[in-house]
Amino acid sequence: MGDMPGNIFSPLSTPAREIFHLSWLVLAVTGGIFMVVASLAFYAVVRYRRRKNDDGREPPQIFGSNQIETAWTVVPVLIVLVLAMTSTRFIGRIQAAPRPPNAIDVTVVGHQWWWEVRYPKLGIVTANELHVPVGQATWLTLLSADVAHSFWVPRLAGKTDLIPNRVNQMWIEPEATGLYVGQCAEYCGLQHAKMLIRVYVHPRDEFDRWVKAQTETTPPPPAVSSGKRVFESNACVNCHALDGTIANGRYAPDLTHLMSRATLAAGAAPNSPETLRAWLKNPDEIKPGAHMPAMTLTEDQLNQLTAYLLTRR
Ligand code: HEC
Ligand SMILES: [Cu+2]
Repeated sequence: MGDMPGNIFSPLSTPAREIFHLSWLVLAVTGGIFMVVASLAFYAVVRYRRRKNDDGREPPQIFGSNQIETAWTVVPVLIVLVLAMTSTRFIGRIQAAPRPPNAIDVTVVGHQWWWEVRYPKLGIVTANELHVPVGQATWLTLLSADVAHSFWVPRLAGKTDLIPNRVNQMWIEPEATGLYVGQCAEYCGLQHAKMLIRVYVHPRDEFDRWVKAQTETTPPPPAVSSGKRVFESNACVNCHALDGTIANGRYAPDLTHLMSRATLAAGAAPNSPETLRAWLKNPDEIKPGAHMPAMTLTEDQLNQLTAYLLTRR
C-alpha cells in the first residue's frame, strides 16, 4: 500500500508527515471513543434483549443526575479541546515555517478544469505538472482564475484552497524522487473529477535539465509549417500561448512544450499522437464540457496541426 501514489498514509514531505502524525492522535482518540460506545451498545443490545418471560413493565427511569450530566458534558469538551489545540499547533507550525532562501517559487492558478503552473523566476509556464528538485523546499502561490479549487497532493502536503481574488501559500519539501499524483479537492464544476495534478520530483541535475529544456524553444522543422499556419489562422491563438508564434492567450494551457507533458487536459487522457488528434477534433469526446470548442477542422488540417504540435516538446 505504501507504493500507492496518492496514499495519505505514506507521507514523503514535511507538511504531509506532520499531518500524518496528527492523524494518528485523532484516529487513536476517536477510535477509543468508538470502541467504548460500540461495546457498551453491543452489551446493552445483548444483555437487555427481549426475552420470553418479560413482564412488559418499563425499567426504572433515571433522570436529573448531576454527576452523570456533568461527566458527559465535561469529558467530550476536554476531548474536543485537546484535538482542537493540537490541530491548531500543527497548522501553526506548518504555516509559520520560515521560507528557506533557496526555495523554488511556483505560482499555481486553478482554472475550470486544469492547472496553470508558472515559475516566475525561471520564466517557465506549463500546465497540470509540477517539476521540483528533491530535498529542497518549493513555495507555492495559489490563485484562481474562476471559482474555488483546492490543491491536494496527499503524499506531499495537506489541501490548500485556490480562491478568486485571494493569494494563498503552501509549501512542499519532497524527500524522495518519483511521481506524486493529486487532484482538485474542491468541487469546481462539471469536470472537477478530471482535474488531476502530477508532481515530478527529480534529482537536482535532472531538474536542471528539465528547466533548460523548458526555457528553450526550437523552431519547427519546415515539414510541419502547414500545421503551424493552421494553428495561427485559427482561434487557437486567442486562448493559448505558444512561443515562436503569434499566440499569446492566457485563457488556456501554454502549448510551447506541450509534448513534454504526460497527459492531455489535466489527466483526462494520456498525451499521445492519437489522443492529441482526437482532442483537436472534438475535446468533448475526451472531457465533456471542457472549455475548448471543437474547432471543426478538416481531416487534412487536423493531420497537419497534429504533426506540428507533436514537434513542440
Ligand atoms: C475558447 C478557447 C480555446 C480555443 C479557441 C482553443 N482552445 Fe485548446 N484548450 C482550451 C482550454 C480551456 C483547454 C483546457 C481544457 C481542460 O483541460 O479542461 C484547452 C486544451 C488544449 C490542449 C491540451 C493542453 C494540455 O496541456 O492539456 C491542446 C493541445 C489544445 N487545447 C490545442 C488547441 C488548438 C490547436 C486549438 C485551435 C485549433 C485550440 N486549442 C483552440 C481553450 C481553447
Ligand atoms: Cu477544481
